[in-house]
Amino acid sequence: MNPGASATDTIAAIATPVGSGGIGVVRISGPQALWIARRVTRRDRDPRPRYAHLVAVYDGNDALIDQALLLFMPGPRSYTGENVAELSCHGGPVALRRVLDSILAAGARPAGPGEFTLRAFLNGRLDLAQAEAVADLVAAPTPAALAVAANQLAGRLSDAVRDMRADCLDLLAQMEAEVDFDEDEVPAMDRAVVAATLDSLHQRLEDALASAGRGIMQRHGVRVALVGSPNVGKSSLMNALLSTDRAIVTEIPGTTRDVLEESFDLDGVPIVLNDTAGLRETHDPVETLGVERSSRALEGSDAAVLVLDASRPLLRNDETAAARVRQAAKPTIVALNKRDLPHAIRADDVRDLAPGAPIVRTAAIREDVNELRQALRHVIGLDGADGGLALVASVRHQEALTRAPGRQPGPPPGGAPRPPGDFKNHCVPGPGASPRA
Ligand SMILES: Nc1nc2c(ncn2[C@@H]2O[C@H](COP(=O)(O)OP(=O)(O)OP(=O)(O)O)[C@@H](O)[C@H]2O)c(=O)[nH]1
Ligand SMILES: [Mg+2]
Repeated sequence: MNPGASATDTIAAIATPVGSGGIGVVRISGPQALWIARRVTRRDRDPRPRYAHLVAVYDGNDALIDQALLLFMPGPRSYTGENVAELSCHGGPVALRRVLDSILAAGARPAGPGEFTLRAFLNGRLDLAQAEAVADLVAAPTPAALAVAANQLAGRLSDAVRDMRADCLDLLAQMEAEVDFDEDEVPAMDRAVVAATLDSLHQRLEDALASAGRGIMQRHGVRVALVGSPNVGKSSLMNALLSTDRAIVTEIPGTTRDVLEESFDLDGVPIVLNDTAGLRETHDPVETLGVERSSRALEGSDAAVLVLDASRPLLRNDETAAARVRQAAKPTIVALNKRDLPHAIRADDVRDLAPGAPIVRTAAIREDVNELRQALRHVIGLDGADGGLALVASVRHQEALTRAPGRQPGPPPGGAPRPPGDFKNHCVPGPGASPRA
């Protein structure tokens, strides 16, 4: 379907989550929305647009299903750009299902996932960035991710891109006019003004892209695997970072068998922690499966924390765990845990286990994990990031901005490319261009 084309069928769906609630909304959109809403409510008059009407809802056999508020929003000034009717019913799953069945029996078809938003996009009510923001807003894992999605929905990214495009078109129009007409017809552009506009465009593009790393992390979260040999305190560290007793902790090596997953908010970025089974050679079939899962969690993570027990000398299992971490080649932190006990190893003893990785001291029992939090900020690139609201929060947008014509990888020396002194001498005739007399 082309943008702007209007759908001929009418769709309906329960718009609120599954389960019981005070209110549940059934939404109808399409050319038959008004007729169907009147049909299931047995109204003999059109509802007044954008007013709430108390109505009764019936099934096809005239049996009363529920009392509801009917809200009618005529297109094109509605969410989808089509006629939209919403019935705010009592939020029981059975009542809502029966109201929807009655609407479907009256001629609507079930909406597919995201189809209301798709119609809003196709009818020009939302651009693509805004349509994507709807899903992000609903799924936002942290308040920071919510703020980014809300701004994108309000058109902040679209406006920024539109402004940059308008400036480009403006420059292009002036340059073409200068090429096409004589100097006495069109005065030459001030080269300093052109340079300043290019500089500003370049800077705005770079600023937008600079926010992308943080925005993408806020949207998708960062997966961090806690790995190490058994009994070093991985589960204890997970609990300390989460400030809960999520993972079982005992003094028995091999306590954690499966991968545990839980998130916490680090400066607006959801950190998805994976506590894993201790890595060691084992003949226990259950533990073997756990060790395999640990390796998979490490492979699927964005960063790893190699946990070591600093109260005892390094063991072969520590070397094995470190080798796996090196092989996974993730940004890594080495945590020398149990710092509250007398030290048996120093930072220098473990540098070669994960070359270049920051080494921090932790003590899970005292919830002494601030250094670890700080190291996490560092390895995922949060510590240098601007704390402001990210403009770009999706890989697609990041790639599109990176492809923006003329953008250099990294700032070019001396800012944006300089405009030539004379556009005419730098022109390459486009296809179909006729040589000017
Ligand atoms: N003194 C001290 N003890 C700790 C610390 N962290 C963990 N422990 C103890 O070390 C033991 C093992 O802790 P866990 O968190 O279960 O270790 P793990 O690495 O998850 O062990 P597995 O699941 O068996 O691989 C427990 O008795 C903890 O109380 C710490 O920082 N200091
Ligand atoms: Mg454990």
